[in-house]
Amino acid sequence: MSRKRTLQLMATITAAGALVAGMTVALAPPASAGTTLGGAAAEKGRYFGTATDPHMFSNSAYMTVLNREFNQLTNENGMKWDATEPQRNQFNWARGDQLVAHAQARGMRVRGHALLWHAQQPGWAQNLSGSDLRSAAINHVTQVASHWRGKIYAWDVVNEAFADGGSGGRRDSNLQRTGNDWIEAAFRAADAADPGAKLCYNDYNTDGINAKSTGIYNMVRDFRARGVPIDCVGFQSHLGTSVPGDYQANLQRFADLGVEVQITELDVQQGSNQANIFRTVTRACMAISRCTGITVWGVRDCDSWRTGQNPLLFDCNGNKKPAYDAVLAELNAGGGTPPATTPPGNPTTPPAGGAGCTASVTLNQWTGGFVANLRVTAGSAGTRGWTVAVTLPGGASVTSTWSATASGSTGTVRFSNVSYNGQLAPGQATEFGFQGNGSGSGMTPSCTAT
Ligand code: 9MR
Repeated sequence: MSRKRTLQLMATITAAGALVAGMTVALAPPASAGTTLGGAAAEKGRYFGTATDPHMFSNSAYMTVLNREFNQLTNENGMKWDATEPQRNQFNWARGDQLVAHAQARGMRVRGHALLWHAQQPGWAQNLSGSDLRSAAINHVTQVASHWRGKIYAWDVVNEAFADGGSGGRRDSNLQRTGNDWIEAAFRAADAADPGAKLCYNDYNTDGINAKSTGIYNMVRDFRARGVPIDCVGFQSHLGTSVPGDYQANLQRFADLGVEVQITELDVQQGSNQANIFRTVTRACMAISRCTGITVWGVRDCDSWRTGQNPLLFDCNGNKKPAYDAVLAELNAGGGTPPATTPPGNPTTPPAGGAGCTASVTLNQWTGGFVANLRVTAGSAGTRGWTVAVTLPGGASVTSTWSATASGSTGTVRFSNVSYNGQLAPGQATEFGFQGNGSGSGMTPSCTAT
């Protein structure tokens, strides 16, 4: 699709979105809108998925809903350590293979869940420690990620490694006791085994800015600065009867580190607030260009691990609940196409720099404001750093910037790289963006390599 066509589409979507936001969700979505969760998300360059397990694939009522509504699958249990390596170095791929085959046949993405976790370890691993456990764990990552190489959109490389409560530190576990570097060792092994998969850290109780999410944020920032290959952070979002007011701000601070953010295990306790909470979560994701998708943790209420809490979007008969209507309306109302992930820098091989760079802009404009996503591509010598100059139209101003530092806010504004995205190999690209007031039309970015 041409960029011009994209802009026209975005303008249409934005106008329709404004309309929906002002109405009650009971009204039908606009005629052009998606009519299923996956379809509506795909129109915005995102996925909408569910946890499932191949033992459900013979249930036709269940599969009717799954195949109609979702374009991403997570294996709820079948790709975990106890399922895939029940005896040391003896692998069982059956459930994972079945899920991947179903997804591939229908053009659905797969999130791999999860390579390393303190829970659901096979008995033999629970009994290991020290360097023996470390090498078994890295071998597990390598074997599993290699088996499904090229078939996984994103892997939860490490799951739930941070402690609850106020410490902001790591959870104690047999894996943690092998040394604090076990997480980065896992990410490096996963990257070597499946370089095309996005590599995520995934956790719960990270739904607002709190000690636990800040501990994770600091780890991700450190990984990006040091070139440890992390591409995404998963927010499980197992929610009760409320959602923190800073839910979106928390996602945004991670996105500002240059990683994708994904809602990975969403479910919400049934109650008067259920639809509103689902709406808030969906709206937050759609407002963040690096929020690439949402996964609910099961299809129908009776499929949920939260027995009796009815926390999903379909009742036990497969009927859509009010929460479903709320989510669908938000998907149809929300944001544009998310940009590609910014690759982490590689501090060990600084490029020569000096042979230039180019920049292009994609604009999402609405009445009174806009979001500009910029792509910087290094020339033949790579970059050590870069600056992109953008002259804003009269009356326009920059209100926030991500993945770059801005000089000034009106007239000609210069955006310079931050620590993790300045070094680009020849031909490598990275992305940054800014939000502005007024009109952003006609901006022509010019890039200088430093
Ligand atoms: O939903 C999963 C349930 O069927 C399993 O019994 C349980 C085992 O620990 O894991 C559940 O899924 C968890 C996920 O893997 C990680 N985040 C929390 C999920 C809910 O407990």
